[in-house]
Amino acid sequence: MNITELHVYGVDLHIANGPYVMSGSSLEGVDSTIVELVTDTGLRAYGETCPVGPTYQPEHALGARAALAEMVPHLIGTDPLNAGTLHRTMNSHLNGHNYAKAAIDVAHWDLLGKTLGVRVCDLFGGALREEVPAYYAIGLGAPDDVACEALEQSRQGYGRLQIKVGGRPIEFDIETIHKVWEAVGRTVRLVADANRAWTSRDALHFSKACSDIPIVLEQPCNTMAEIARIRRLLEHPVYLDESTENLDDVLCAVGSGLCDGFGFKIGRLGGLSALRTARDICRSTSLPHTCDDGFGGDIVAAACVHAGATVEAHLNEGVWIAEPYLASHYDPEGGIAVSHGKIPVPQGPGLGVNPSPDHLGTPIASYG
Ligand code: 0XW
Ligand code: MG
Repeated sequence: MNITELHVYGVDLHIANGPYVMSGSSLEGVDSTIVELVTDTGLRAYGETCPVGPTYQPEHALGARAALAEMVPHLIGTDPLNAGTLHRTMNSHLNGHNYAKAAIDVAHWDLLGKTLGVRVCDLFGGALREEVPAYYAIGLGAPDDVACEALEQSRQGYGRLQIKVGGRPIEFDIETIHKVWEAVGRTVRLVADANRAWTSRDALHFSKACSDIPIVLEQPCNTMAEIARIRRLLEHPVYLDESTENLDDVLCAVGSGLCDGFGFKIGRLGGLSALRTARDICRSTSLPHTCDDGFGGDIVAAACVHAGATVEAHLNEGVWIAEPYLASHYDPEGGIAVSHGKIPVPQGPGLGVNPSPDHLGTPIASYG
């Protein structure tokens, strides 16, 4: 099989109940990039990359498109069923830019599934469940408002809530988490995600002030070195998110005992192939983790759900998808959605989503 054409689409994802506020950003919408891979067998496959704004990671929408422009001409004529060939070809023409490579990698898994008539989760070792647990992220806000939303989302069926903190006086974060705890107690698992914003001093202060609340601290500080400095003084488990920019970082964090789990992102790691390796490292070392991406529509969501379906229950921290914050689907019939805190695993071959041409519009670039 050969790649004959590759089309790139840009899709504006408006955040319906925005803004979506994290410590470093406030977003009303995001710009997603979809790749459509066309083969000489007539099969088409899809991948998507969608940085959640330009400051969350060293990633941005136009960067993804520029990176694809560097790599894609060299992919025309190659075998899309061979992940090794695809990655070697991409790496030989562009250093880094995992998030752009991730879109091609995801399209590879979609195509392989469609070719064999099986789902991506089957290619990943088989689904352990047909509904994966979802978690919900509550943006930065006033303590009472956040507590109110936490209660509402727990009633919607979410078993895990991620509360955004950071980028403001630490007293607000401490008050927020106490109010959330009063509102929801042990009915849900809680995570405080500072998205790199706390100083080590703030993280220590927060952890002491909330020592009676069972909560995970996700990416409290900017770098692994800052986290290493205070790790043994914290009263809470620490998960890494933004710091793990590739598999080397994951290995380094595991090897040095820097964390108790991870928030993984498909784009940041470089695709489903890398996420599968990260999942297996975590299985060997008993480290819980999520299967997420920064943002994205049905294609990203399906990729996260297939991966999440294969994570063993005791290590499965759930899947975050952007669907609750979005007004429409690429696939009007088979769109991926949260229902009562769970996401059904798509049944069709490959990713199991078929974007409608209406939603994709006209390609912004075509190759082949
Ligand atoms: C909740 N997320 C998975 C989605 C956001 O875009 C960022 C994020 C995180 O955990 O940082
Ligand atoms: Mg995070």
